[in-house]
Amino acid sequence: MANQWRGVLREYADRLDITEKTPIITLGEGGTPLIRAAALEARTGAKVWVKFEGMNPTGSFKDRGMTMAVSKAVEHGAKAVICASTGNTSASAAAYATHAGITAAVLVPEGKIAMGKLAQAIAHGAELLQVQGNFDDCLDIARDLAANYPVHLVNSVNPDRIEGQKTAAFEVVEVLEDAPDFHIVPVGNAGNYTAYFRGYSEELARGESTKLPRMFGFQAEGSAPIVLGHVVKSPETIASAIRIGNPASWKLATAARETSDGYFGAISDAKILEAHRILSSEVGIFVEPASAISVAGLLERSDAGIIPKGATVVLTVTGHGLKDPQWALRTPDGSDIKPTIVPADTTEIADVLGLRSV
Ligand code: AN7
Repeated sequence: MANQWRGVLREYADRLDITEKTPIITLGEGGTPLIRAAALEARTGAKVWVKFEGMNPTGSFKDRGMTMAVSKAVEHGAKAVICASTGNTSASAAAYATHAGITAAVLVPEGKIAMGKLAQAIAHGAELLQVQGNFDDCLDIARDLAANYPVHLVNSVNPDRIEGQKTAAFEVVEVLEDAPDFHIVPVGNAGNYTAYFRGYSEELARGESTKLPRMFGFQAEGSAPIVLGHVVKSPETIASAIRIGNPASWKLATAARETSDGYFGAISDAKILEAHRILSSEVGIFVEPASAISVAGLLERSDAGIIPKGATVVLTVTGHGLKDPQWALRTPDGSDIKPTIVPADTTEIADVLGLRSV
């Protein structure tokens, strides 16, 4: 059989806490493209690369941590995993659990997760419960259940998750042959921010890179507890993936920001949607709204004069646009975009397209 990418546990076995006893539960996650974005370079003067994590098996970066968390859970004899989720973690947990032959229970905030993610969790056979509360309520309950019942928690408070997710930084350093000057990520629970920082720190310690990137993280304005410095009781944003008011990895992320001379900023929903359109219509990458905040954050920091011309910037876009496609079908002022209807007639279609016969 010809070689193919073997998933992050096998590819990085020497840098993760796994042994011959660890069953490798993989769907081939990782190895995602790092894409040069000329349109963003033209707007900023920086060298801009986009790490497209929507290319993972369930369409988000969560798969990197889930392969690790579910593999370790099975190694320890777990028959069921549980998580709270704004959508992507539940889709990933459901897929990896079913691949491992165990069950997944997922708690999601009622009516607040994107349709694609809900469909994924159900398709993969998860026990999906819509909780009458927000994500933070769901996480409190998931932690309670894991502490008192025979279910294994696979939220990012489980350290195996962040361990798996750090592999994305390894991939960036391999492609660029150094760390970038800046790395920008969306922030919800701040687990991914923490994971990239750890991955880059390990690369520096191994001598594979010469520096730590400045880690920049962005939260939605209505859900920006780290920026505000206090828990947000009723977080709101159209970027449902990061509608989180009390981040699980808050302390770790604050330490990472200090060490990396990093930054946390807040972005309005309008700017998120503007960045979403720029990325899809000028770069050719379709993401969900939460992911577009990386692009919005780059543009905001560039306008503020913080990103020097020629600096290397990596943006992680965390989830695929197909999970939550409705945002592409609205104009900036919020009206619906309706594709033109035409008769099945070549001449009429050529006319509508403004084509003249040759
Ligand atoms: C697309 O699925 O928290 O800061 O429960 O789905 O590591 O939390 C998702 C988070 C960014 C934020 N982008 O990452 C969940 C969940 C997307 C996401 C984040 C999430 P963290």
